[in-house]
This record gives sequence, C-alpha cells and structure tokens, in this order.
Amino acid sequence: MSYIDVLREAEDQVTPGASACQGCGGELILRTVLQIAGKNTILGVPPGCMAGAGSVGWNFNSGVRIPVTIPLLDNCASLFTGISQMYQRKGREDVNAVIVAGDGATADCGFQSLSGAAERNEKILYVCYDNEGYMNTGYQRSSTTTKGSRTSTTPLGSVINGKVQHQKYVPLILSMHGLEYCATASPSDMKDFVEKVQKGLAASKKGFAYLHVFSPCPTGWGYASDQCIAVARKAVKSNMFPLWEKDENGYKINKVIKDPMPIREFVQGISKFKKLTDEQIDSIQQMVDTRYAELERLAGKE
Ligand SMILES: Cc1ncc(C[n+]2csc(CCOP(=O)(O)OP(=O)(O)O)c2C)c(N)n1
Ligand code: SF4
Ligand SMILES: [Mg+2]
Repeated sequence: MSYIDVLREAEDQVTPGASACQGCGGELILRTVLQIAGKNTILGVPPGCMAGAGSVGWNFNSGVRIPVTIPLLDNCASLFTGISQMYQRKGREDVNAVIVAGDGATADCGFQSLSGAAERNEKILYVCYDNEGYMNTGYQRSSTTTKGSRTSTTPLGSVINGKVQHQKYVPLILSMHGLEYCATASPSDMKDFVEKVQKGLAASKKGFAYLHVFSPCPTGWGYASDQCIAVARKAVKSNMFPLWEKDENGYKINKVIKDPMPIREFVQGISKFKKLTDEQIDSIQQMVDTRYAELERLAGKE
C-alpha cells in the first residue's frame, strides 16, 4: 500500500480540538505517528507543546482516542519500560508502547532515562519531535537549538548573539546504543517518514526504536504559519537535517542531496536567525559539513 493510501485509510487518533499553533510541525508529527500506530497503542507524552495542546486532555477528557499518560519531563522512557514489560508479561506483545516527546524531554531532562532504556533495548517506539527549544514554556534554548538562534534565554545583543554552542546531535548518539532501529525523519518527506514509523513500530516488537523528527515551530522560530513544510524541506535540502537510518544492515543515508543548499539560504526568512553574523553562518555550515561527512563514513560512502 502506498504511503498516501496508508494515511488516507488510517483513523486519526488525535481529536479535532487539539490546540497547537496554526502550522505546528509537532502536531503533524503526532497525528501521523498515531495514525500509523493505530488503536492498539499506549501513548506517553511528557510535558511540552504536544501535551499542552491537549493530547493528554483537559477536564478529565482525553485529546486522543487511545490510552495516554503524561509522565514527568525526565522519566518518560523509564515509565514506559515498566508499561512495555508489563504488557509483555501478560502476553500482549501486540500492544504498541509509543512515546512522542519534545527535544527538551529527550535531549536534556529525559536523556538519562532515554539512554538507559535504549541501552537495555526495551520494546518501545520513542519519537522525538525536535522544535529546537522548550517551546511550551516560552521558547527557551535546549541542547538541540542551532547555534546563533534567538531564544528567550539566548537573546540577540552585544554580550551574546543568540545561542553560543552548536546543537547536540542526538540521533547519532542514540544510534550508538545498540538499539534495534534509529532514524531521522521530516514532515517534508512523508513517504520516508511513514515508512520509518512503520519500521520503527515493527522494530519496537524486538527492542528499542528511536525516531528523531524535524519539527518546525512558526511561533518560536518566527516565520509564517503556512511555511512549515517549506522550512522542513529546506532543512533536508541543505543537509541541516539529513535523512538517514540505522538498522540491522548498518547506517544508510536515505536521501542524498546532490547539490546541497547553502546554510545561508536555509536560515533566510526565519526570524530566530535574523542577526546571524557571517562568522556564525560559516560555523554552522562547517558543523553541517562535518556531521554529514561522518554520516557518509558510517554509511560506507566516503
Ligand atoms: C523537570 C521539569 N522542569 C521544567 C518543567 C516545565 N516544563 C514543562 S513543558 C517544558 C518544555 C519542554 O520542552 P520540549 O520537551 O522541547 O517540548 P516542547 O515544549 O518544545 O514541545 C518545560 C520546561 C517540567 N515540567 N519539569
Ligand atoms: S509553540 Fe511551536 S511547537 Fe509549540 S504548539 Fe506552537 S508551533 Fe507548535
Ligand atoms: Mg522542544
């Protein structure tokens, strides 16, 4: 079945009243993952925009059509270790244990429990929607925020000009955990995204599966709300967010860009990058090129 038919036929597990901002990448990611995971799923959404948008519900009503819980910002993968193991003991391997978590919950606060669950190869699908900051609490920087970005804790000024450090490359770190499946995905490349969710769900029956998904945020980043997919597409085209996976056959780059878009072009029109200096742009370009060369080496393409 083509990915379009999969999405056309699968029931939306998120209720229509979810209240993410218009054009939010995170909501599209949440809806897509749950459409594919389907009814037989236990969902965990730690505090963040997707929990705040109503997936875990308000006034004792749930915002999704499947069982859902809101763990702490830092213990999602531990809590789901218990949930997943309990279902296995009951002989219910058919139940999907799925986490949809922000980058703050993944790369910073919850990294310890995530790393532990990945290393133990727990039977969980963990999806990180990476909007590069703590958006739900007012756009603070996280360890995945791009260097030079304006956030509420890395302002543009004379002392610092946006975030000082480069972003932590979480998917590559996770891929070194001996887990079952690890991949990056983007809402700009839906076929690839859908296939990776399907692969991740299948892998989560054998062990830990991790998906790191690029999640543009119009409100925090400062661009028009109809530009979500365009921004995500430029991130892939510039190798800012390369699409790759690691499975039992090793690393594979899923989309090779012949003539990558310069980072200078990617950052245009996004307000959080509006004061980047030439030096900062060069530094980001260098980071992107180095990271991509490392991926090529791992995929045996140098
Ligand atoms: C230990 C802890 N610190 C702070 C908070 C407050 N808090 C709730 S949501 C949130 C932002 C989470 O960011 P992220 O995981 O990236 O999700 P996003 O809001 O970007 O969707 C924060 C800091 C919390 N719930 N727990
Ligand atoms: S602040 Fe950003 S991530 Fe949060 S709901 Fe709005 S667009 Fe989505
Ligand atoms: Mg975030």
